[in-house]
Amino acid sequence: MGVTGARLPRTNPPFFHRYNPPAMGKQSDALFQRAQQVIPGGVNSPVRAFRGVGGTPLFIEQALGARIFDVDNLQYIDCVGSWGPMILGHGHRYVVEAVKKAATRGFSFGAPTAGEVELAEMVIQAVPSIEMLRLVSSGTEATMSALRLARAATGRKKIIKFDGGYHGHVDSLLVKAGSGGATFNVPDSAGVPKEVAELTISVAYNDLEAVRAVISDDVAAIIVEPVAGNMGCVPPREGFLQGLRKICDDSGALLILDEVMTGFRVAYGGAQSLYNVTPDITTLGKVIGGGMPIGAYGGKKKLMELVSPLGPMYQAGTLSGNPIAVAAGKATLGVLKNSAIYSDLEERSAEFEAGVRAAAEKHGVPITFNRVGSMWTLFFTDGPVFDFESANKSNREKFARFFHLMLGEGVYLPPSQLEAAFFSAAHAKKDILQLIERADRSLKKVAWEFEK
Ligand code: HOZ
Repeated sequence: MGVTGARLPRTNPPFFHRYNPPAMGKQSDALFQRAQQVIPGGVNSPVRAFRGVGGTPLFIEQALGARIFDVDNLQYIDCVGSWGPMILGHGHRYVVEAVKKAATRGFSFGAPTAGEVELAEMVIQAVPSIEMLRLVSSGTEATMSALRLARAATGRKKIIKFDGGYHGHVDSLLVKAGSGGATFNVPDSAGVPKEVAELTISVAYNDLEAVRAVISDDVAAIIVEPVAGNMGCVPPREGFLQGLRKICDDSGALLILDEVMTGFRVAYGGAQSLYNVTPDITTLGKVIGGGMPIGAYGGKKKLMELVSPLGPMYQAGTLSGNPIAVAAGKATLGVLKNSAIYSDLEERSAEFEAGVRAAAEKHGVPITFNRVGSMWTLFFTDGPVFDFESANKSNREKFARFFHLMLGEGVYLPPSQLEAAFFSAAHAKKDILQLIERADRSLKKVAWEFEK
């Protein structure tokens, strides 16, 4: 079993999979020990600590194309893609060139640049519901600002979200939240004042009746991931997003589509173009920075004119529209716009889905495979998975075993059953075939251990 593909920088020694166990994980283990002394849990974002699957997190040295390389010189096919934004694969040459050029001109000015105007124009052209936008530094900042804008526009206080929906670590949104909170069974964060949490109403995803039961004239906004990605990948049922639109129209609440994961991912125009739904506010994240720290919120001009300095809603940031992130974003969107990337991604992702479904059936492992384009989750339940409760029926022990078997096969999956995985344009046909073979072997072992 050999090295599987990516051409490596000449300065590095050859890479081997975990098929060659002698040096396995030594550097990652040592770094994790050190990290735990100085960083909570040894990580700067909880899910990556591997507590959802057990074991030591990989410390990453570099990534190239569809491959990620750890500090122990082991290589993996990357199915995390920095949690979505690396849709072109790692180190796309246009993006790297753009970043290099921008870096020579300065790292941060705290002043306007031509680049941020161009990026805003590109996003507005791609997403027709956005007429004006504000760049921020992360998806969390985008959703936090979107809530403030909705409250400013409506004069109302309450927010409706969905169980297992995650919109960053905003106080008001850490109520029945997905992602790490759900993975560690603490969906309601400590430190959020009761009075703040009480303004958030959380109901089951894909359940319009539940929304109708709680909507009132004090609801400022409904915020939703148009394809949920933080309780695993959970697509909207037919009519769900349109139903939310209608409820908002009837009640005067604003509809916020959180497209931090789905924007420029499930289609160039985001999930709103795929499902034909028009939000009042859209939030976007790191994909518009080619994976670098950036985010945005936007909507109709009339609404965005409430934002300071035009209007009374205050929101600001020295790093907003950072020139290097903007350069990476422009290069990324430029490549995404002029290519058949989305149809190729669909074809390869569908091939992977079919291969995994066939393997699971062959080995008698009950699974549900949810997928929208190149965003997917393999749930260890016979499903269906359509909301947080059904996602939680997944057998997490089986997932953890599968995760580690795949890791041993040289495949880096999200280290939690309740996260979405992603393919990139750099995942070639041969990578997909390798992934299917490796999933087949791993599912066979899961079957031996759990199904007999
Ligand atoms: N909440 C992120 C995924 N939905 C995880 C981010 C990270 O751990 O880096």
